[in-house]
Amino acid sequence: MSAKERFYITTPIFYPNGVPHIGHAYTAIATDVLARFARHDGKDVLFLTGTDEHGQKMQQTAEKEGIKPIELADRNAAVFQCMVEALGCSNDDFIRTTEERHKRSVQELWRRMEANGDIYLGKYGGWYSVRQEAYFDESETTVGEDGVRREPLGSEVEWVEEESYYFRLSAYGDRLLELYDKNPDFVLPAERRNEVASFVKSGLKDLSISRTTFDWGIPVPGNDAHVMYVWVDALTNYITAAGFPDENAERWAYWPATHIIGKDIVRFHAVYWPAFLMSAGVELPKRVFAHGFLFNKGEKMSKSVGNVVDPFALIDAYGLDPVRYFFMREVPFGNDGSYSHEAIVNRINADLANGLGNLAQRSLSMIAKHCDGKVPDNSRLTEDDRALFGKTEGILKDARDAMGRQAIHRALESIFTLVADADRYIDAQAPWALRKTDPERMATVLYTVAETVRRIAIMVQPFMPASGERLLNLLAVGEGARDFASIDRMLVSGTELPAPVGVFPRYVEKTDAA
Ligand code: ME8
Repeated sequence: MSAKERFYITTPIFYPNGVPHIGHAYTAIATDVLARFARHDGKDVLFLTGTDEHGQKMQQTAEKEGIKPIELADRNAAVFQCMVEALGCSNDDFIRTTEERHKRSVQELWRRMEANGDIYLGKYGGWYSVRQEAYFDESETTVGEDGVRREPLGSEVEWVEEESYYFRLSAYGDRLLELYDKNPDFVLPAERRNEVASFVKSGLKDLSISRTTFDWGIPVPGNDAHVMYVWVDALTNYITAAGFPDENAERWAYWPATHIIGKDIVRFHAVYWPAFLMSAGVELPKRVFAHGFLFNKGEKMSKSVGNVVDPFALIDAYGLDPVRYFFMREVPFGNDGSYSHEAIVNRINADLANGLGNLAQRSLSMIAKHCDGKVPDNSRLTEDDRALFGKTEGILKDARDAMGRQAIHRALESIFTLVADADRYIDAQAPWALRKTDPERMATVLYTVAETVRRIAIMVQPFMPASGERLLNLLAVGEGARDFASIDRMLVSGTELPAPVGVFPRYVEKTDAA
């Protein structure tokens, strides 16, 4: 068995009642970047994503299409699977809540909460939104001029009354507040933690956790007339995939997880979920990190690339790594952000093509031309040269700290300072001039730049896996020397390099001049 530190990270599981959009892609990319970073950093990672397939919304959408809910789930879960693949996600598992392993797990969680005295049968009446899969207080709803009652986000609500099982959430307020207090990083960013804490402080009501008005869900143990509320079912996916209830399962060693979610579902993850787990006597998640929402700004985008809220179209238009880079760099993780064609093109051309791409291309093509296509000699490194390498340690440390608090944009920012430093170095050293005056020094300078590119390439792999790999191939870096622990290994002088090719092409505007 390995003695590596384990790291378990999850995305929200997606509703397959429609096809994926850019918000789904965003959450999946960010989680993948965090998972890959941890792997490169020597951790033993379990990365989970999947689909949330039960609930009234699924049943109603299927009915409208004249198909069974499972047919709808099968069809769209496959599209979500294609999406995570197209995004280059390195997930170890893809869970579907209609799987048998999940039913077993959710029913066991229910039994444990029940055995702990936290579940009772009552009657529920409330304003229910099918779209949000949630009940609303009358005070939260408004009746429009059309006579239709709606919840704050605008979807229609209807009065629903049913026999329902309740979870004694009201008993967990103090324990939840203590959790946020003792473990201030349980919910991040801090703004979200404060929101959650004030929600809990305002007083928790018991939660209705079963339904009798439809049947597309996991049956309540011992009472088939009820199916479980879809959020009890959905949240449990995170422990199902870790083997629950088999706590001897190999995977159980990965629990607890870091949950990456959108800010729309913080309450479910930071209030209900820990309360369920406390009740069932299961260890709580390590962290709930809520990212912001993305907005599509600027009409030009749709004109130039068609339906860009479709992640597949976005990848087709710009390429996968540039898309991953853009979203991770442009939007401070945790904040809302917007994207536009101009902003994406600007990042591609300025940071990737002119920045890292150009740095690699100009040094490697000079090596190909003037150093026999081999890693140049490094026996005469100066203080200036070593100073550049010396920055790596601090940058890797900064990136690691940033990723530890899910500040993905900060990590990238930090790594890219090395590109700027290397650019300044190469301009100051001017190897093209040294070629005539001091070819030995030129070789050392080119060595230094190539070595810096190696270091950057190692660190960008989690963000842009294919490009990182291509850069490392161009530097003839062996497969076993690409993790962060290899950052200080130096390129070996005399190693034959493949012919250089560009890794980050410029984005050239497609003209519809025809
Ligand atoms: O909420 N910008 O599923 P879902 C950024 N099944 N992220 C966005 C976004 C946007 N415009 N729109 C959606 C569910 N997201 C539940 C989750 S977990 C146990 C159950 C992201 O398919 C955001 O992370 O409606 C959201 O939480 C996630 O997509 C899933 O949305």
